[in-house]
Amino acid sequence: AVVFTDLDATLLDHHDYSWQAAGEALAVLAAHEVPVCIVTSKTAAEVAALRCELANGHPFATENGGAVAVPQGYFEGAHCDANTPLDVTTLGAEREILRALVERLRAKHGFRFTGFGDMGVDDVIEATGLDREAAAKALDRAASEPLLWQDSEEALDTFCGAVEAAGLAVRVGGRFVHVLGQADKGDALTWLRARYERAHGPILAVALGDSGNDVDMLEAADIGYWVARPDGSYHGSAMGHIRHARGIGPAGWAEAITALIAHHEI
Ligand code: 2M8
Ligand code: MG
Ligand code: MG
Repeated sequence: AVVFTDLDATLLDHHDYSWQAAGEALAVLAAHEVPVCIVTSKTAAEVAALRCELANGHPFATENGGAVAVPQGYFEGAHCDANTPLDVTTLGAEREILRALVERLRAKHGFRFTGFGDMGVDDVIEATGLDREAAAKALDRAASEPLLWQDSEEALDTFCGAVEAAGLAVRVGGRFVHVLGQADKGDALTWLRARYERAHGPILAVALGDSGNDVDMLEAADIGYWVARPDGSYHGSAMGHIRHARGIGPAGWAEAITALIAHHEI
């Protein structure tokens, strides 16, 4: 099996970004040699810091599937750690194109939002609760533009339609509305799965997430889990191969992984 996981409000606590509630489950996966691939809205710079902290040397996807990164030699059997140089493939669109589009739509329709392109480090700290160093890394974007939406739901529908008409995509995360290229987290999972399967044969893909930007990834997996959101609700229903983890964020993550191992599903 391979575990594909969202970070914010899934493996990481929504408020303080800690993963410690899932620490034991991560250790059990490592002992079972089950790779954990991060698939996140976060940037390459943010993920680099977290992979070091977690001692994670596996492939990952950044900016909602905008790019995938594979440690050099990973699929040829090399031993890789968080510092192994990466081969990066862009699946999505360049940030400049996304920024130009959102600025054009704002000028045309008068939508009210604040994008990362309008923000400085202090604004990101205020919107996210990240520390200064992490906020600077979140601003270092290549393939997505998060927006703090300050307009109505109806305006958001109009905005989504206009972005899609321009051949780009919108996905809603825990705090922000993300404008992306053609690739989403589901495409990133499918891309990474193909690399694993070419190297090792069929895999069981398990995916965990909490928000709208995780729907594509859970659908693309063999087993998907919604972890509960900070208020205890779930983004989507449990049906088919998609289940509800019992617990909020990293606590739900740990419960889901523990159950999969206890029932010998992975
Ligand atoms: C943003 O992503 C999350 C994902 O759900 C959100 O929309 O709430 C990204 O900008 C990411 O880079 C950043 O670290 C995170 C911080 O909360 O927010
Ligand atoms: Mg999330
Ligand atoms: Mg798709």
